[in-house]
Amino acid sequence: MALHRFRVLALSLILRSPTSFPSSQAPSLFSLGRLLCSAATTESPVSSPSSFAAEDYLVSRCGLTRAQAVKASKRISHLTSRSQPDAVLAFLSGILGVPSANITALITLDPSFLCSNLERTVKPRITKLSELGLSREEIASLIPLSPKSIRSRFLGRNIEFWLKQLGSFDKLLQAVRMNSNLLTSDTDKVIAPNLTLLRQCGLNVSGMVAANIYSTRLFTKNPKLLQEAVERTEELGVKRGARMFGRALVVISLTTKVAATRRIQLLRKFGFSQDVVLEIIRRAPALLAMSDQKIQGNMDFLMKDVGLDLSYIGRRPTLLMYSVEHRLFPRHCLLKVLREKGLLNTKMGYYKTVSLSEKTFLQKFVLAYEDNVPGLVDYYASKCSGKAADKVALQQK
Ligand SMILES: *[C@@H]1O[C@H](CO)[C@@H](O)[C@H](O)[C@H]1NC(C)=O
Ligand SMILES: *[C@@H]1O[C@H](CO)[C@@H](O)[C@H](O)[C@H]1NC(C)=O
Ligand SMILES: CC(=O)N[C@H]1CO[C@H](CO)[C@@H](O)[C@@H]1O
Repeated sequence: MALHRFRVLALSLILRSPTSFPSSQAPSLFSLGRLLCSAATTESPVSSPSSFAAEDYLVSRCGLTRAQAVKASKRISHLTSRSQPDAVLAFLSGILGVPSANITALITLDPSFLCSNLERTVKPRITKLSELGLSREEIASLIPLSPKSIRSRFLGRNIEFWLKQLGSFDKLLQAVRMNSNLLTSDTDKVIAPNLTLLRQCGLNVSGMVAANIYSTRLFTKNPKLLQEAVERTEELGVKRGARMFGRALVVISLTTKVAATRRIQLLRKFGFSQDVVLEIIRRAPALLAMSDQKIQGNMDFLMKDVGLDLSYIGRRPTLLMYSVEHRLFPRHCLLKVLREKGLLNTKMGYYKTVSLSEKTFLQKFVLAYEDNVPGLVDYYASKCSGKAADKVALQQK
């Protein structure tokens, strides 16, 4: 606690100390959004508008590439002098201690940050964060991940909210890395209702942060659309509280109803019954988001090349998700060689051989036979490098 108070005090002293920054920003009558870019309006009208070369500035001072600068310069083209962006950069590096590479990333993501109003916007919001107990280092790591959050009136409130929901700053940082809108969406109108709904579905909000990169998008989704996605998930027979509910919901929230229906029809076309299709989706919801071409390619390979039947695949739907090029085909070739030489001595089923990790497969089926079949490692490596033409050659053998 004492440490926390010290941090708050230290940072607020820094923030309040007379700055060495040119305070060129005169008070403006415009709205907050305008205020952030007020420097342009406060310049003397006689000064030449071309005295600030935005593109060069972005390259030489912010570390952007020329191509990035061309794009970014449009967002700051109204600036007529470097005093405001200089002050912003000095604040980021001098006061917050953001490393220059991270400043470059921040400006690339959000060039308008250079037009932020330090006194009216940036400093008060940073002060609020330090009052919430965030250290300077924590603030310095958080802001570059969500630069626009500094312009959001929700920033302080949202951070307080998420610290409470997620339990730690590290978890918050991880979540913001995946969805920067967590700091800018309205907690009352959007996030809180969504979290309530997700919890009613049996999901663990804190656990979802680590689950996959799309999960956190559910938190800031338009609540009506989230509600719809939940309903569609249930319509597919995935029950609230089921182990796969969260994953299915994420996929469905990213897939239009039309696309999902088409995927289902495609699976039906292969000959799976409606019940089997629903079971497939319950167990491998990600299939709904895969392209028709991908699913078709896997089905063709598994049935024609490997010779599996429909019901075998239906009971192991993840087979449809593996990469043919990088996993199914190379392993198939390798096992075929061993089988033809009468060396394959395993009771392992097909599914097991493809679901093994690459490391285990390599040890068990490649390295273990290298003595018996010289060149086997190279052979496998060449198949893994994924040349489509090899497939044809193999079938002609
Ligand atoms: C700077 O960015 C790198 C890469 O994203 C990150 O690992 C590092 O933690 C950042 N440093 C700070 C102080 O935020
Ligand atoms: C939710 O997930 C977090 C992190 O994965 C875990 O620590 C916590 O115990 C879980 N809570 C419940 C109620 O399952
Ligand atoms: C369960 C729940 O709270 N759902 C809410 C999600 O957000 C929308 C919009 O606020 C509400 O209408 C839902 O009730």
